[in-house]
Amino acid sequence: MHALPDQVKGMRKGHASLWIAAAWCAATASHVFAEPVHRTIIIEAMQFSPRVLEAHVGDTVEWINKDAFPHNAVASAHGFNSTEIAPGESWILEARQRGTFDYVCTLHPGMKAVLIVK
Ligand SMILES: [Cu+2]
Repeated sequence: MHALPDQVKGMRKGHASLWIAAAWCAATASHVFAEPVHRTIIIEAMQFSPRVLEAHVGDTVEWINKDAFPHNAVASAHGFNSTEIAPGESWILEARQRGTFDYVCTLHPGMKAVLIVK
């Protein structure tokens, strides 16, 4: 029974420092993670628009094919591959990796664009 007051004191001290750590983590996290944004790229008349799109990690990027024939969006360097996007269809990518991704439509190699993930 003599030990009880010390135990309680010790627990309170531990609890307080945990609370400080949690508050610090929350403040840091709110700095790092912005609200995710949904961004769209229109594929029309054999062009990606916008040709250069900036996004942040956590954002979603949707390619919408408005042409009457299929396209795709393929980042050559270990990036992404939409596979074929049919006319009127779209493909959504969740940006998870930072980097500059040059991509093309492999069906029409003249169609080039860039996705920058920050
Ligand atoms: Cu194409």
